[in-house]
Amino acid sequence: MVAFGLGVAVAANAQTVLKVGWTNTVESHYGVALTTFNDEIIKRTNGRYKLQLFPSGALGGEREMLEAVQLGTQDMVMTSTGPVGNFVPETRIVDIPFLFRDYDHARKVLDGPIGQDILTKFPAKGLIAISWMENGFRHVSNNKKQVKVPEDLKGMKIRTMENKVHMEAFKAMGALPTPMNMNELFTALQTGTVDGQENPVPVILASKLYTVQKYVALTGHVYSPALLIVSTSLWNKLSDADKAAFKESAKAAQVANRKKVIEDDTNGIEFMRKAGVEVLTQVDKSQFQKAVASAYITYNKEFGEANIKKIMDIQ
Ligand code: EAX
Repeated sequence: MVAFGLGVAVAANAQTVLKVGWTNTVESHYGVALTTFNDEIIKRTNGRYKLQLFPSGALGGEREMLEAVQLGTQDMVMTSTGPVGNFVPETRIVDIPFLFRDYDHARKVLDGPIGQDILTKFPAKGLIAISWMENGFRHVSNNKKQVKVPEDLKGMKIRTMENKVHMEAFKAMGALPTPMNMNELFTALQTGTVDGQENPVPVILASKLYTVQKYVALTGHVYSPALLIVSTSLWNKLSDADKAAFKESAKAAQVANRKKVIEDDTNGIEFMRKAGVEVLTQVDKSQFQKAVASAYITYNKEFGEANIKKIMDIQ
């Protein structure tokens, strides 16, 4: 007996199919997380729960999917923190550029008390964040010229996520930040509506952005966390044992996700070069860090200098 997530399961062994959406492919760092989650949840619930996968923005952009999960018309979403701050402002602090030194630092903070505390802020907004996931360190790409120093960004129309923390930073670096949902990005780059964009290598590969960009500079200007979020209506229906099964499945999904991010970061540079992209690997990040200093005035006001320092000081 099969019941779709939004319906009511009748027989004890009835299977509930859950709709999950995300903005890139099944083969991507998000896709491997969700296929792993699916395998695990089927196993841990003896097939009573399984996912129906909607990749590549089939259910809309990340903000739209978050709204659908909030309404309960969609069961789950894997999303970057891009638009999440518009729903749960407490997440915005992890979007600050140059907040995290490297992957270990970021993962330690998100898996630790600070990151776990942020997850407790979601239920009040009608969302259940069951686990941090990873998008990767973001880099700038464009079709105008190679970005060696912040001055090269002056006047460049750079697509950003719908994220005011990121927009603040690009404004500070002299670029013209253009917020846009991921589903529109490929065409906007192809047609020149925007000159460039910024994303982790896994996204540039999975969404084939390297086919419509000439230059990629590994600026690593911000660590981009992601989240696995379920609807409150689904979560409240789960038994404690099933809630535990969801959490355990998310742990396995997180391992697969983080492993794929490192693989893509490692293999993606050569892949993009073979595809004809000019990839600049030696970037003096300190210059970009200096260039966003004025944005930190706003961040210190919004998040508190001490809170930002607390994250930066975690070893
Ligand atoms: O989460 O919108 C973005 O640039 C994100 O990095 C992408 O949707 C993956």
